[in-house]
Order: sequence, then C-alpha cells, then structure tokens
Amino acid sequence: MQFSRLSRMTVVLAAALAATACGQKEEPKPQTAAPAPAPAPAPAAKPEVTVRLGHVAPLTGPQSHLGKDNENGARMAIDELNAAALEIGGAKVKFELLAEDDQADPKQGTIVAQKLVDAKVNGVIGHLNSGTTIPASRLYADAGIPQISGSATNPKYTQQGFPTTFRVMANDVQQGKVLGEYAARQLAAKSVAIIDDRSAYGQGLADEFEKAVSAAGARVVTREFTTDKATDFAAILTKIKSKKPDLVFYGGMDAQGGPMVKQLKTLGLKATFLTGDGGCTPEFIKLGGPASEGQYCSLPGVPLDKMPGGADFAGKFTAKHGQIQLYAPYVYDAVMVAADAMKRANSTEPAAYLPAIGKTDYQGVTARIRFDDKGDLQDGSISLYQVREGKWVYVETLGGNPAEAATAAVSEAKEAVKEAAVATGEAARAVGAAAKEAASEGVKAAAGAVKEAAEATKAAVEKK
Ligand code: ABU
Repeated sequence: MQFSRLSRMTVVLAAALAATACGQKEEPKPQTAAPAPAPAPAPAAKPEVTVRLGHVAPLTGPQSHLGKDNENGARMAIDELNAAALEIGGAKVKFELLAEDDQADPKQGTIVAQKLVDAKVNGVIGHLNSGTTIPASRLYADAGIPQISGSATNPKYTQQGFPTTFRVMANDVQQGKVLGEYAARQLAAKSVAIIDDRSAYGQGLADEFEKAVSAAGARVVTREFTTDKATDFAAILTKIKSKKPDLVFYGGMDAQGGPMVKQLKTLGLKATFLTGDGGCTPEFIKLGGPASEGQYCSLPGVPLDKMPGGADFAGKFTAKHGQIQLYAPYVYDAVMVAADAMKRANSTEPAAYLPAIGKTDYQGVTARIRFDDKGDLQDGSISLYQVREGKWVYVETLGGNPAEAATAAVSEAKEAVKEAAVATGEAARAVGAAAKEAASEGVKAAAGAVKEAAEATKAAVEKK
C-alpha cells in the first residue's frame, strides 16, 4: 500500500510533535561549562547586479536575416560573459540583452531608442543601419548612454560631437575610397554607373565611391537611385545599359543588390558589379544566382578566418546559430568592448565606464579595437571579395593597419605554401610514377634489343 502525500505529511508531523513533547519532559542538565560562543555570522553574500544592454536591428522586413545575425552575435557574447561569472565593483554581474526591432526605419529607430532610454539600459549595441543609428544616437547621448555599433558605417554617426558614439568597423569614408580606387585601378574601369538606395548608408557610400573613382581617373556616366524596399530595377538598368559602363557600383544592401545583379545580367549588361559591405553576404549570392559569379564586394576588416580568434568564433557561432550572414562577429566584439570598459572602470554605471570605452585597446575577433577621438575605429582596413564558384572568396586587404594587413598576408602566404607543398607532393608522385613506367618501358626495350642482337648474332654465325 502506498501512503498518500497527506498521510506522509501526517506521519512526519506526528513524529515532530512527539520529539517536541519528549523534549519538554527532559530535566534541564546542570551547567558544567561556560556556554559555547555564538557561531560566527555567515559571510554576507556578494551583491549581484544585472547589466542590461539594449540591442537594436531590423528583425522584420527585407533585412531581418541581418538583424537576427547581429542579435545572435550579441547573445553569444552575453552568454560567454555570464559563463565567465564576472565581478565588477565588488558585485557579481549578470548581463541581459534587451532586443528591439527598428525595422531599418529611422522613425521606428527613435521610438525603440526612447524605450531603451526609459528602461535605463547600461549601454546600447547597435543599431544595425546608419539610417536608424544616427537619429537614435541623439537620444542615447542626451541620456548619457554609451552606444557601440557593430555595423553602422556612415561617417556622420561619430561626427556629431556626442561623447557616447562608437563603432567597431571602418567607416564609409575609408570604405568608399578603397572601393573607388579599386574599381579604377585593379578592375581597370574607365566608365562607371552608380546606384544607391537613398539610405544614409547607401547614399553616403555611393558619394564617397564617386569622389574616389573620379579622382582615380574613371568617368561617372550616370548616377541613379532606388529604395531599400525595391525589387524591380529594370528602368534604371535599362538607362544604364545605354551608357555602356565598364562597372556598376551599388550602395545598398543585399536584399536589393542580389536581385539587381540578376536583372543586370538578364538585360545583357556586360559591366562588372561592385558593392559595399551591405551586399557582402551569402544572401546576395542566393538572390543573385549565377549572375553573382565574378562580382565583387568589400567588407571592413580582414577576413574572419585570418583573424586570431576568427576560426574559433566561426566554429562556435555556426554550431549554435548556423551560417554567419555578415556582422555577427563585429556585434560580438561590440558587446565585449562594452564589458571590457566596465571591467577597467570597475563599474557598470554608464557615466563611470563611458570614459573607459574611449581608452579601449581590445583584441577582438574582427580587429584590434582602439578608437580615435570621435569614436571611430583606428586603422580600419577594408577587404575585397569576389564570387567564385558560388562563394565569396577573399581577394585582398587594402588600407588600414599595416600590421593587420600583414597578418592577413602572412596567413595568405602560409596557405599558398601549404597548397604548393600539396601540389609538389602530387607532382613528385606523378614524376615517380612516370619514371617507373619509363624505366619499365626502357627495360622492356633493352630486353628486346638484346634478344634482337642475339638473334642477329645467331643468324650471322649460321651464315658463316
Ligand atoms: N554598413 C552597411 C550597413 C549598415 C549601415 O547602414 O551602415
């Protein structure tokens, strides 16, 4: 028979009462010694503090794949920080992410920024788009909340004089210059057509590209624009086709860049297609299909697999979240930079750790992160990629920190040596096999010759 939960409780209660009753009957024992000293009070538990970081990106709409990628990068950093059980200012710290969706819309950007200000977050990571990051930055600045973007590249973000704005990737003055010079010099474009999506990022990058490509000697045959929601580019591409440019540059994101390159090829344009970081994604190739083959993009920094922590990050991220789209490692670094500043300041209070962000010298996954007096990344480099056999393949790194470029070049050289060693081994094996075959043929021929000579000798002897 099984006791019910009530019966078990009754038995336990009865036993407890019996023990108490027995205790009441017990005579007090004479005191033979001084009472034992009171036990030392238990050490006070360490206080705990929750650090709330806001994160903002488009989680709906055409850029939601990029927004989720950013958020996953931030969450990975938060999980690692919590696993490390940090103590800051004598308190155990627990990090929390408050993720908001700004739909890549400037108005929505300020609405969610105000929400985060009202929630008194300790810092903000984001936003993803320059178009939302710039207007939101005023609200964070007014509230004294540090803001670190892992992806907004329009120069204006850090040029407004706010002490709270930082970014962990090269800006579009640097990127546009590299792209313009690359188009005119390495890609030998004599004439270029430029399209942008009229967003703060797309238009800003296209402006910088135009300046640099013109300065490098190429002619801009037309400047066209679309929007970051458009899907049909037939009208502008038809106009561009009539100008016969060597190259088409697009300032905008992959959601437009992919279909644009597809329509460009369908219309029979021969021009090379070049775009910035917003199009440097697997999604661009998926949307562009075979038309993306041979096209180019740029991305601030060196390739992930050439950074000291890149391969490790990629392994951990892909195991947890699948393919990296674009900015996840930069956003991961942005969270780590905030935590690093809190540690150095020994405080999680925005006013106390903000000055420490400016003094950052942090080896991140994406770069050695140090800021200039505006909050821009110092020595930001730019890497070029080309679609080959359906994948973005690293071409070269330009600008930025010579040490980083050298690291990338050394890595590249190491890979080339490895490939050469494999090729040499294969060649040696091939030579060995050929030599063996030739030797065996030679032995056969020699044996034949000996046989023939013997027969000839025999015939000569018989003739005599
Ligand atoms: N860096 C390109 C995409 C984000 C932006 O709007 O700046």
